[in-house]
Formats: sequence, C-alpha cells, structure tokens
Amino acid sequence: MALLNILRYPDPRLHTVAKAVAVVDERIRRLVDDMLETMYAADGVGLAATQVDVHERVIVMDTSTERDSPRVLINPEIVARSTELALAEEGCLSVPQIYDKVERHARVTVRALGRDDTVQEFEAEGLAAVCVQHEMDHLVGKVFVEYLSPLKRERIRTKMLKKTRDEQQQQRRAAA
Ligand code: GNR
Ligand code: NI
Repeated sequence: MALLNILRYPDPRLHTVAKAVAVVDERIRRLVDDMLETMYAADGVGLAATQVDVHERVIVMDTSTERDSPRVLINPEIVARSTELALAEEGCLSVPQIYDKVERHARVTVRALGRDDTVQEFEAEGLAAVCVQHEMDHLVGKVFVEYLSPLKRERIRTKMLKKTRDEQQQQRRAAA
C-alpha cells in the first residue's frame, strides 16, 4: 500500500475526463487499496481517481462515523435520482480548507462494480448522496467550486495558488 499525491485546484489535470475501467485486475485493485489508504490518511469521506492523477472511473468512499465501511465504486452510474434537491456544505481534498454550499439531488441510486468485480446497486441519501455526486463530478473533470459564483471561484483560485507557493517555499527552506 502507498499514499498517493492529491492534485490541488487549480491543477488543470483535475479537469480530465476519466475513461471506463476495462478490467478489474490486480492494477485496479492496487489503485483502490492505495486510494483507500490515501483517503483515510487525509480524513476524507471520498476520493476519486482523478484527484490522484489516474484518469479511470474509480471512486472510494466511507461516510460512516466509525470510518470502518469502505465502499469501492468502479464504472459508477447514477440510475435514478430524486427530483427533490438538498443544499449541503461541501469540502474537497483538492481544495483544502474551503467549504461552501452546493445543491444536489437529495437521493441517488448508484450502480457500480465493486473491488471484487461484482455489480452492486444502492440508494444513497444524506452525506453519502452528496459524496457520490461530488466524486462522480471529479470523474468528468468537475470540481465543486465550479458551482460557486465566478467571484468566489476566482478568490479560491488565488488563495490555493498562494497556499501552494507558500508551502513550496517552506519546503525549500526546510531542505536548505
Ligand atoms: O472529504 C470530503 N468531504 C466532503 C464533505 C462534504 C461533501 C463532499 C465531501 S468529499 C471530500 C473528499 C473529496 O474531495 N472527494 O473528492
Ligand atoms: Ni473532491
């Protein structure tokens, strides 16, 4: 197992559209395991392969409070969605320390392959519904800040660039 590097907004690679996984083989199982380790280490509730610069349709998530219920979604599809919408605060490991409200479908029914290559279908609501929709957006190159106003997005972009620059400067100082 290995910790993977998480791309930070506004990295252009976050806008890559992922391809379907052709076969769930050893390579994909290793990716899933590394993504789970990376998600837990970062205290995230979900992680999409796009965020670790792998452009294939793979998502891991765990919305349990005990952090003991990993879920793996390979080639996920939303097969039903509620007309009812819900507004909830979101954050993203690729946009650290930024939180804002996004409106999504309140419930979604998801069909995907699991780590064992079998089809699973489940209905998600609450945080799980938010998370599935947030992760599936990553797979088509969309980051949640794109739902915010252009002004907010521009402020976030500037803040993230500065944060990354400051951290790199800090790392150079530590290495010197
Ligand atoms: O860890 C995460 N928390 C979260 C909180 C509210 C709505 C969505 C999320 S997903 C995020 C992890 C992440 O960036 N996944 O792509
Ligand atoms: Ni995210």
